[in-house]
Amino acid sequence: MAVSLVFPVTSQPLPSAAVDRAPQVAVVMGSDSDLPTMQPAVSVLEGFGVVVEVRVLSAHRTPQQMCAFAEQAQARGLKVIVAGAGGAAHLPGMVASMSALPVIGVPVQSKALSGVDSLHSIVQMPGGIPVATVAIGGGLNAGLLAAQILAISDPKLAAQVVAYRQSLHDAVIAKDARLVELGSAAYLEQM
Ligand code: RP5
Repeated sequence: MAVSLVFPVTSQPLPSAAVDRAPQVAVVMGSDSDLPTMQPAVSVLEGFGVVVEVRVLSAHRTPQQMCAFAEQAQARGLKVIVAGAGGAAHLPGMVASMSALPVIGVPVQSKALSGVDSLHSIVQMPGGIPVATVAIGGGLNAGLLAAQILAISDPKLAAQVVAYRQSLHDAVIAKDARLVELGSAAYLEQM
């Protein structure tokens, strides 16, 4: 007997975390095993005061839920989607194919091929359906890029992004000064 693989696509709004303000960024991932890679995106965005929706949406295991999310994302007020997946990493590209929102793909490091499979899956999008792709395991940069996209129309957020960059600059200046002060051998000792 033939088994139907066609499930009804839900037309109901998907559940979202109870927050006072509507989320501006969605951080979605193919599996909860991707969360350690994706949490830096969530943390840096929340640190900037951006409301984030975090979801597990699998292109292969829950395709109907992925479709419903992507189709509803813009109408729900989301501005940017960060999508992480590993291996046969179709989630970012499929979400991008169903939404005009900017999608930032995060290749998750896979066990078998160290994430090169994920990177190639995400980065080789056909002409017309772009996905901005960060490094393998680049959750932090994906969150920062999402913040920079929002900052185009949010001067307060733009100032926070600049302050973040300044903190990176200051940290390197301090390390350089300490290296010069201690010498390389002693610096290595205290690392
Ligand atoms: C992908 O398969 C997910 O994005 C994840 O990186 C990978 C493995 O998923 P699990 O087997 O850990 O659920 O769809």
